[in-house]
Amino acid sequence: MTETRGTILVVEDEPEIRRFLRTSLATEGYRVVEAGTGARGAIDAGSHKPDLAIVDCGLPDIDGVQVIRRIRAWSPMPILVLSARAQERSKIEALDAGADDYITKPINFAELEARVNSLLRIKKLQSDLAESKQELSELNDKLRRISLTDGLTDIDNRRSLEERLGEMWQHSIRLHEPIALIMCDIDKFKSVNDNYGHQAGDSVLKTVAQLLKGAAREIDRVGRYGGEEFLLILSGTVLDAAMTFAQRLREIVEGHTFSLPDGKTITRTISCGVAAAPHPRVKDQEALLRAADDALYVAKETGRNRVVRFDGADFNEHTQGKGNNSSDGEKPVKQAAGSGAGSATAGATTGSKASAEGRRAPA
Ligand code: GH3
Ligand code: MG
Ligand code: MG
Ligand code: MG
Repeated sequence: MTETRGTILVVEDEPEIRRFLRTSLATEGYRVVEAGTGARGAIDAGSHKPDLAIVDCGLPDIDGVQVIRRIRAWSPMPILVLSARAQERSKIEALDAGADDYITKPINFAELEARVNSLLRIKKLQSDLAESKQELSELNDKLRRISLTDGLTDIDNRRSLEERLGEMWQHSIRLHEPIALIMCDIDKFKSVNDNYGHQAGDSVLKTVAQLLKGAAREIDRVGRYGGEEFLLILSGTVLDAAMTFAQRLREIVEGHTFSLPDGKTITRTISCGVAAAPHPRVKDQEALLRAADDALYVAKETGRNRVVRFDGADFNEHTQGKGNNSSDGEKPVKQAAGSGAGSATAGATTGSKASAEGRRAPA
């Protein structure tokens, strides 16, 4: 026989009954493993990994109930108990110990086979269910990964960034650790699309994502916050360190030559806004995000390809009067016109009045 219907362990001390079960079950297509004692049966249940065990109640060494307990300690395999009519009590004990069904001697093989089949059917349903559950859970994990990843650049998306910022903010509050944000935006990115096509724009976005990700530490979060805007969340980082790091990012992008799909090469720059907590003006994670965003706006307004910190004197110069610090919840007032690209020294912290909305208006 090439295909078996499963392996059945028979734990039975009477050789006659064992032989009878072996022949009858083999005829029906089962592979049979025999054990003449309880101890042997418990060992065979482990080593042969049968699909089902038939266990006699009355065994010479350890009784059937003990064998069932030993198997149940580690395996959910179906167990069918054989009991003599007089052994009413052990039948109940066997079921209590974890047996699934019983059959009374003398054995009616048709009945035994029907019960074996029904137990194996249940086992199959259970394992199918477990498999589906596993598949569902894997699918869920995959969906979650997809829902948190940006399809174009393959880094965190905005939803993921916001989730992580929430967690990292809580963490920093709990442990009294600093946390910093760098909001980056590619300068004059629209012109890449306009001059070289959308595909070229896409390839620049992918490369910038890689450059930023490549420069960051393992514990930093780097994600695409919007169209051509990226956010870095740096845990355990103070403002000065975040400024230094943002300058490095700016230099890395400025120094990179982007190869476009059609073979042409271009260069690009980014502007960065940097904010950090703890800071008296930053009372929650939204305020921190706004502070970085407003600093980025000032970087744009004051010439692009530069890094601006949210609490610098220059930043404050660009926010008007009292209550105009973006991080306390109010929007800064936008000043008339922004300056052109490259008109200010890279890395300086100067600017005009900031508005997160205005930053997104065409320059
Ligand atoms: P600024 O220096 O002020 O940031 O100028 P900008 O041109 O970078 O900014 P603007 O907001 O005017 O234009 C952003 C452009 O980014 C417009 C939009 O079509 C493009 N963009 C946004 N998402 C994608 C994308 O996934 N792929 C491509 N190719 N372009 C995108
Ligand atoms: Mg017996
Ligand atoms: Mg831009
Ligand atoms: Mg933008």
